[in-house]
Amino acid sequence: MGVINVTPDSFSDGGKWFGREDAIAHGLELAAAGADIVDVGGESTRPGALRISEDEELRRVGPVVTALAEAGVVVSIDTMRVRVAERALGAGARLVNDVSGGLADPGMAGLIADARVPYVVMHWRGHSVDMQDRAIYADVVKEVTAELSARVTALTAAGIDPAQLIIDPGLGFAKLPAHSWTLLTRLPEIACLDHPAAPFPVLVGASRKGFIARLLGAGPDAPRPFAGCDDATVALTTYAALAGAWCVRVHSVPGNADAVRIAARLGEERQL
Ligand code: PMM
Repeated sequence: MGVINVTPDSFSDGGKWFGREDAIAHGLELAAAGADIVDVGGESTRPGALRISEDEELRRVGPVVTALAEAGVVVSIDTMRVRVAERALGAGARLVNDVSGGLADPGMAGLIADARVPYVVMHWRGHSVDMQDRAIYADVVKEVTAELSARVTALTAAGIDPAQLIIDPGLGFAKLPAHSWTLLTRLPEIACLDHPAAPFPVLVGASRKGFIARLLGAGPDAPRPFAGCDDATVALTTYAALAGAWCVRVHSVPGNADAVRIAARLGEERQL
């Protein structure tokens, strides 16, 4: 999954694809480079970010989703808002990626149940403005898994078919770096959360995240610039794919697409 943030201030590529034509061209490039899905988002979820209005989000993503879908790209809409998801599906998006797992907008579950599209349910403890205050865990794997299980129970009770659901541990969202590293080493447990339909497909969003930048930086207060984290992202993609991840969400596609193919080949060999 290649990412386009149509925002002036995202985590990792803020501002670069804010212009509509640039965003569309970049989406086509991501698909040509081997992304099976292109994820289009209009709202920054960088720690501390404030929300934008629904109209502004629609203005940012609408034309980009329409153009990419018309060009035959499989588009995912990265939104917490039911109205944005609905408009994007109407414009040809095929998947909804909701970092709040349905918690931010009570109408989302009903739309997903009716639309019957794949739905990414990320672990989330609240909006970005103060989410890092909620990065408190006694056992991060147990708590993330329990909270995701509760979401799956609520979403399926609202009529969503469990086969529509993709689970995401939410690296960097209400997580300190140590939490994200621990979660990465326990992906099979996250897939097997407490639900009769488990294991679920898992999506991993590690690309250019702060926990990588901090590990590779010159010191605690000098994280490596995000653009210098792409090789490290490829390393994590290989690891996540070998651990059974269904999808990796990344900003730069070519190296990651190669890593997925290498992991698939190694996986075949392991099964022999
Ligand atoms: N991370 C970001 C945005 N959307 N969606 C999912 N499912 N998982 C993630 O980890 C995720 C996401 C923030 O990253 P960016 O602003 O660097 O793209």
